[in-house]
Amino acid sequence: MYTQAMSVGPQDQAAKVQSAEEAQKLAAFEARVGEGEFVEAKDWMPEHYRKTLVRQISQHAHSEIVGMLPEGNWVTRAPTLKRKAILMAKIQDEGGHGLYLYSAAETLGTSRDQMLEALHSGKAKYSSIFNYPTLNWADIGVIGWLVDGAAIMNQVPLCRCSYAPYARAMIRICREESFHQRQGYESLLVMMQKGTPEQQALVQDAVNRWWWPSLMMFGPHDKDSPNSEQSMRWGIKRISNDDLRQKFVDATIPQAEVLGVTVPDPDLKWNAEREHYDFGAIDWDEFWRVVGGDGPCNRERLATRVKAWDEGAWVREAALAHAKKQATKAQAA
Ligand code: BYC
Repeated sequence: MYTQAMSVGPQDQAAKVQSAEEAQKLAAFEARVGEGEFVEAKDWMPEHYRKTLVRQISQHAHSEIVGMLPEGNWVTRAPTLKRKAILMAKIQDEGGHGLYLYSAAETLGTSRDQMLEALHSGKAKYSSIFNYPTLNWADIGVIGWLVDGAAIMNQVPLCRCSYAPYARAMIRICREESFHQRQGYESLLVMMQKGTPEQQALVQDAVNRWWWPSLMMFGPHDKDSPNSEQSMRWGIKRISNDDLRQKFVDATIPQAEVLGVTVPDPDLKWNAEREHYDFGAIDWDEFWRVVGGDGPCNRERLATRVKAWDEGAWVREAALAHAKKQATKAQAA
């Protein structure tokens, strides 16, 4: 379960470079991306480049639409009309991000039906972070601050991804993620600065539960990341998993200090020599358990997605019937 059906190892790719002509094309392609040129959908690309992008972009799209679920649970329980309107706008943005990303992946020759089938059958991955529960209202603020904060850190470099349709989609997504991060941080500031001691305790509790899963969002250490080297060489990823995680910690700890919360890491301390924070070891067993389908909410998230898909069948049928009617009318005119 949860293996990525579309992934292809480097050895498979080597076997696919069969002819001298193809080797030449590959060298020209690598020179192009090495010089920082962008690749468009109709350009020649190595099969492994295409498959890596389909894997990453579809996982990213799935993360956006599954990411709507933990927050969706709180729409009816938002404390004020203002918070409810903000939360609904954020969740709708995430649905929109999923749509841009599915469209970007479709330019690589896969179909939305194939991608959704992989998600719903449990074959496809989505971000580990969305398999944790949202237990109290402060979790919604902390998701904005930490989860969207981590997402921006990871996604801003993707605006310069060598595959142009993905890079273009990421520009708008990052602008919206920035609003998501700010609204989360602002709602936590209100709870910490104007809230009761009980509300402040809710914020600290939420930070304690989301801190480590947020650091896991950046993926395994570089040395344990099978896809990084090739993806960096092809300009799909611009900054490594570990470097992004470090940037996130460095940017976030001063924000935690302003907020008046601590992170649950006794080993966290500023390293004046490195000019970075040192931080403790991530529980990779937990990470791989969650990625493998056995996190606190994996089953619930997948079941909710499948139910939403099944219950939306009539909408898809109605849209198709409408499109068919329009096409018949246009033909007759
Ligand atoms: N969770 O070789 P690696 C959002 C997998 S949306 C699950 O380093 P790569 C938001 C990885 O896929 C957040 N799986 O892989 C939405 C690979 O497995 P496969 C999502 C993970 O691709 C709504 C294996 O582990 N953001 O922020 O070079 C509301 C080895 O990893 C995870 C994106 O998708 C994980 N955390 O690097 C709020 C951004 N980490 O496929 C917020 C785009 C790793 O070989 N994606 N794996 O079977 C990326 O930047 C990269 O794909 C990653 C991983 C950095 C995530």
